[in-house]
Amino acid sequence: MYTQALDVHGREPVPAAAAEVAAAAARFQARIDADEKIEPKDWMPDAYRQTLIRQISQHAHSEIVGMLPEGNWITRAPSLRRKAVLIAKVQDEGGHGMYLYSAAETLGISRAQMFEQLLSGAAKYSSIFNYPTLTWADVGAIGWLVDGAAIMNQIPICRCSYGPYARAMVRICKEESFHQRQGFEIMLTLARGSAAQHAMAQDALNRWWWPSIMMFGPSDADSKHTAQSMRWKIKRFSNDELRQKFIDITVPQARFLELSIPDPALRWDEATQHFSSGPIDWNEFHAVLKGSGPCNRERLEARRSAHQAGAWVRAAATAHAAKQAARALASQEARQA
Ligand code: FAQ
Repeated sequence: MYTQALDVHGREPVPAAAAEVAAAAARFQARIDADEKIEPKDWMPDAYRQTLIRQISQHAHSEIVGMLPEGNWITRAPSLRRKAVLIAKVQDEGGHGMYLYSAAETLGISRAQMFEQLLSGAAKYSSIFNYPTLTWADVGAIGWLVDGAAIMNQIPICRCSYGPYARAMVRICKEESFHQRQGFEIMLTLARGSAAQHAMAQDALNRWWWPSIMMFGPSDADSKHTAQSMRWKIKRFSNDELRQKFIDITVPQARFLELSIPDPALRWDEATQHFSSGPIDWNEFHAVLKGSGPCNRERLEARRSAHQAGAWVRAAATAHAAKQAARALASQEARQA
């Protein structure tokens, strides 16, 4: 694991005394303010490193756990085309998890440590993936709303101050845009289909709307990390700002689909030029975060059993690597003899 002690190779010397730490922190903040990217070997305050490890690893876990709700429908997709697209989409999410684990590793945490945090329940992943996918329309709703919310949150992360995270987000956002379009297309097909299909699309919207709104995190008043993360340009917008942008963009899309948003208080506010919406049920959000959502247990159980089932692959890969290393050493020794 990287520690501050390894930062001797970075731009800044390891600060020893308090005054030196303060000066290094001021230089670090000046680099952030000048929109410079921070790279893995640069000096950084430990709190910045820990914040990024927390956010990037939680983000990676979300992508991995996020494969489960839609993965549930691969065998039951209504056509070969839908099945092929869904397999590709779910596979993309797995890839996003891998880029993000790699980005977090540059901060000094190992992949094994991150897996351990997920499997032990110590690490969070997005609340949204603790809801069930009951019908095919849920696959449409996830693409449209969940990927839509993910894009809204993640486009600004392409400008995050930490280079490896920002760069990983560029490709992820391109793929998420495709995911959002495929979800919207499923919703459009259902909404313009039979009365039963329209009702299925409406039911999915009813169940996914509020959890999607909650994805953006606690309100700004309750968000403990936002202020510091914005100073460090890890976050460029607050949770409420992104939530509002998402609502403003999505309500007209729902109208185009001729579906109603399940919020009786929703209305256009001429004064603010935004939609204003009804209250969010934060009790539900906190219950899901504490592990009491509809699928929390099932999701962690699926990850734990997948990890267990993959033990032989890890053992085989480790044995293979050891064999290769021993062969390389033997041939090096033979050359030197
Ligand atoms: N669920 O002070 P804040 C996707 C936690 S990827 C669970 O506001 P922060 C792709 C938060 O971690 C979706 N926990 O925190 C896909 C913190 O807990 P801690 C994931 C949540 O970090 C689509 C505490 O509450 N996206 O969907 C949630 O400044 C379809 C206090 O909150 C990302 O991870 C939540 N919804 O802001 C895949 C994007 N919200 O650690 C498959 C990157 C908050 O102190 C299918 N992350 N918490 O114990 C972020 O932008 C931020 O981390 C936020 C939270 C905005 C999520």
